[in-house]
Amino acid sequence: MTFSQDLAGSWRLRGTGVDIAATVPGCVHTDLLADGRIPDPFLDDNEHAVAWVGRQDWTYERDVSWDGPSQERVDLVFEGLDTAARISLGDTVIGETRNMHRTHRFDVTSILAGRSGPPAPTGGRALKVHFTSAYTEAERVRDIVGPRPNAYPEPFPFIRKMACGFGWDWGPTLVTAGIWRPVRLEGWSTARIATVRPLCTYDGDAGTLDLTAGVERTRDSALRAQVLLDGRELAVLDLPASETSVRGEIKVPGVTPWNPIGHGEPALYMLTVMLTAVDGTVLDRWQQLTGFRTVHIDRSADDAGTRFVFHVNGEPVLVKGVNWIPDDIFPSRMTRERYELRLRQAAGAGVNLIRVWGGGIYEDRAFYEVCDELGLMVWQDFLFACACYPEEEPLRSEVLAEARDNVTRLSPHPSLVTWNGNNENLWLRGAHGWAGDPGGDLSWGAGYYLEDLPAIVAELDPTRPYQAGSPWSGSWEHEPNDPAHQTFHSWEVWNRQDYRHYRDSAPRFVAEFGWQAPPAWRTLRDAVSDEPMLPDSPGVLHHQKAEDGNGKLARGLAPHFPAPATTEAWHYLTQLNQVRAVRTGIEHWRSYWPHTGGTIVWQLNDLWPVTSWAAIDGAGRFKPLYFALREMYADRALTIAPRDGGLVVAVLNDHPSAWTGELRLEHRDINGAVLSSTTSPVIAEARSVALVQASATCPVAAGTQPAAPVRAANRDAALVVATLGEARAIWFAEDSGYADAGLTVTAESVPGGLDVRLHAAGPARDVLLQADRIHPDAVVDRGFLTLLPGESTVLHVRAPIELDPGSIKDPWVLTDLSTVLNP
Ligand code: BMA
Repeated sequence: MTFSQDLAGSWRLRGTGVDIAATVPGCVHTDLLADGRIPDPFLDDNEHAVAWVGRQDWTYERDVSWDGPSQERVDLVFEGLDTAARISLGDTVIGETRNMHRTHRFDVTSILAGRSGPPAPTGGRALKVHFTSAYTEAERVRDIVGPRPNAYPEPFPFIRKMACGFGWDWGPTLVTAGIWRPVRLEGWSTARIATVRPLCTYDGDAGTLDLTAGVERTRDSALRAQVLLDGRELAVLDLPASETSVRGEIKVPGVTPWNPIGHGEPALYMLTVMLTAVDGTVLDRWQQLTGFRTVHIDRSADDAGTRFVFHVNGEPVLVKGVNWIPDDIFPSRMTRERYELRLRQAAGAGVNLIRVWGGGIYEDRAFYEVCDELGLMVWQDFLFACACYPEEEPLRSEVLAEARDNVTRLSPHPSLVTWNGNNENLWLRGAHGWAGDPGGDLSWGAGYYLEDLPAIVAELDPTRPYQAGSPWSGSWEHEPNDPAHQTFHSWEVWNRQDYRHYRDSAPRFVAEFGWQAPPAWRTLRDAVSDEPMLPDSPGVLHHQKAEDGNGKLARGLAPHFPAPATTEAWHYLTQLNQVRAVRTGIEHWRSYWPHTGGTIVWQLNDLWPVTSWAAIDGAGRFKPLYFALREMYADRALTIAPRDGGLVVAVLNDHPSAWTGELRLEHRDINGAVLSSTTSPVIAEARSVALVQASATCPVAAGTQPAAPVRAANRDAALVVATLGEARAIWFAEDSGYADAGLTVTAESVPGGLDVRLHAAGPARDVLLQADRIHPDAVVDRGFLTLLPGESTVLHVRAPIELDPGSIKDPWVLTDLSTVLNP
């Protein structure tokens, strides 16, 4: 039986002038940090102070001996080496690697144990993993293949390493090295299971398991693969002496399908493959949870262009998605607990799909296992982003091997619903390409996205739809980012326009769009020691990586609010604008379902403290956007928005049963007093949208002047309120000029925190409680909220320590829009 010996734990790390204890799995930066050799790179501009780390070579070292039972073969297995590594054992160089995204296996039998003899004498051999600086390696490759256009000034397209480690428009440049995933010795005899590729589908009645198992052998002898589901034998597949792989297509009647969130249970089954000799001796065992479902993306043509609608088990699924970036700039720090926390938070916001973006990594097994369990669909990019990628050697074979490796590794996960060729690289080369032309006959990645990767997916995983890129219109006939055809990235609005322009079009699927805001106050304060801390003080600017990011934030505020007078007001208003912008987009596009197949917000998370598009900041704190997503992505949501010159209520029903009731519409004046109200019956069928006219004209003042008093014409229709059951939507004709909120606030100590009772005498708009201003670990259960006159609510603040109820009165802990605008 295969025997595994973990080599995690303590190693030495050596570099010029450095010889310290190291932790494996890990990376150079975290070892140097643990030893006090570098300052915290997340603080102020320490990123620059530690830049030297990425320019150096590093060696990890420890002694190893084979401690397991005597075996015919002993392999050294690295699940991940980051990146350009030379591995030696004793005096022998056993291999060189240059791809962070692959696993590597080396036969070390003759060095460690002797092919058939007893284990090597104690004392072991020195195992050394020498890492060449990723810059040195990337620059070497760039010299071979020639430079290529790139949205960023760093050489990430020339090395198969997490691109965003080289810096992004939300991330620092922290180029690390190390043994970032587990490493072990694996001893085996006769044969071992090399790969298992289960493709599970569901036809509405029964499941099908199309299973391919690959073996590696030390000798030619007949073998058997026994396949079990939840412990029940499904099949026994024979492997004749000459074969190294076996395939079985097995019908599995009576299974419960795996369903995405909102569409039923995500049923999982334990799949086991036992490799045995013909005499029944067990040689190896493979085990993983899997699920049965069939995924299809409807990309058929219609009058408006080309659709992009996910179907799971035959049912159309409205995608309520978020984009995922690596949750830590040093991904070796990720734990199962942290994946679990973050993904549960995504699901908790009503998200049903998470897109693993191409500038990051193929995530850890734990990521996909949690998604499987939650019913959270995964859209996986192949790892190419925002640049031209050379297709020549020495990169090409790495790219192909990495794709095969990961398509196989991730195949058991029912949550994984689609493979995508790249992020924005086809768009980049479209007629309006924004990163220039590689020139001449130089390759730029098209062969990967349009030929190699689809061929690999078709061969290894034909059950999952493949798209060449995001965005992609389906062919060169239309611009890659044509909103009428398939996937669209909506960035013009954030970059150049007011967020109201999200309403100008109804793309077929919005795979990226977003709006920036600073992180939680505490997160920013902990990362920046500027005194005073200003929106444009050096530390704050260092933690804003987007080109003209602060300028865009300011221009985004200008049509709605007067220029903020303090950093606190800037922080409040930019967070509010982020919520309003994303809300405008999602609510508008969702009202076009199924014409618009879904939205994937840029972005769920951050990997350090930064002003970015994220809903959860780099310290793991919720920005108010998080709570707003929960409302926008609720199964049932009500919205009011301008449409066709009037105001329209959209009854958004992503629920398996119809939503029926009396829709109440009120027009209210500037003080919130009801001027008129009507009720009418409404039906939004299951998984559909009903539109109801709220007003024939739209009482919105286009181009509202900052701080302008509400104009007379609007005074009588200042608010439109729609209510259906528990759901409510409010339309405010203008951004400012409303009456005093007249808030009464009382905080009461309860076990675990404070209950904060709010009562509003006037219209209390965009009340925000910032729990992190009470205590760094305090959390609250709501973001921005609005109360109409006479309404009350209770906010729950929870913290690991007892909180003083008086702290609710501290500056900026609890505020609302009218207080911010009229301090
Ligand atoms: C798109 C993404 C990311 C980027 C984001 C914000 O380009 O794919 O590369 O971070 O927009 O600019």
